[in-house]
Amino acid sequence: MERQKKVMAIHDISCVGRCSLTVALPILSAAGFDCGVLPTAVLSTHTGGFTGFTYRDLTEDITPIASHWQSLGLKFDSLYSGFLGSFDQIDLVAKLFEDFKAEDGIVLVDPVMADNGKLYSIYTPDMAKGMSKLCAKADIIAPNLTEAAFLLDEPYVGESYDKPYIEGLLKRLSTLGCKKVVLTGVSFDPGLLGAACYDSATGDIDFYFNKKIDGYFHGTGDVFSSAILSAALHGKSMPEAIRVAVDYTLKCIELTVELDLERRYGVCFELALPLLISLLQ
Ligand code: PXL
Repeated sequence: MERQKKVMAIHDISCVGRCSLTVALPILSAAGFDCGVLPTAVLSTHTGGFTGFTYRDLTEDITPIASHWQSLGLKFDSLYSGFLGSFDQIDLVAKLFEDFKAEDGIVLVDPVMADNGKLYSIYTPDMAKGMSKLCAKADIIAPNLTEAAFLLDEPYVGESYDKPYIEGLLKRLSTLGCKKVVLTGVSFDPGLLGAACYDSATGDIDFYFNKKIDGYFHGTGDVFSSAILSAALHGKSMPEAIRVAVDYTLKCIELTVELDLERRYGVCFELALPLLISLLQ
């Protein structure tokens, strides 16, 4: 039997609302990995669609946690960062990548900070600059189109783009310093939604689309990135990984619609886990 891979997921924990750690941990565990967590902040709910949420920044805990891990001699086959709790966490997380990545490990940075042309409520434009620096340390980054614009300090083009624009965007994102770029939420056809990927080592660009379900579904970026990492750790190529992630995320959305769930509480990723596991085989 193959050695079980270890992952460290570095995201906030929003107690309610299915995003960040409450999505990353169960997906990576179901995919067969030994997944540890480093919470960057604790919120009563996520920030999308709720008001009055609590927010505890855990920046001060990161260094003591890392020191304890050092004393245990820990290394991880993957470090996976998402929503960060403060500007200062950017350098601390970059240091975690250096200190705890195993040989041949995969660092995935999901530069979670914005959607639909706007930064999330607690993020500042400075945070976007810092996230670009963190992307330089990643093997794979997985921004949406809004995050891509913020990372590159370019205008957000909304839905008016074509294939050459996306190809150029992928290449410009790789100049931040990461080897592989996955761009989420790409659509050239009103009925289809998917993702694009670029491998800077080979110059290969690939696209994959599936059915588009109208509406905004919270937390799908976290579901998507967790599926990308699961596929990559299972040895899948990026073109294969975007197929897995698009098909799994679509199934989560379909279940959410079928069960008529309130959208701000996230997508029903749990009942689609059997599909993810079969796609990973
Ligand atoms: O799903 C991204 C995300 C993660 N964490 C928090 C958020 C959001 C998006 O709104 O608010 C706290």
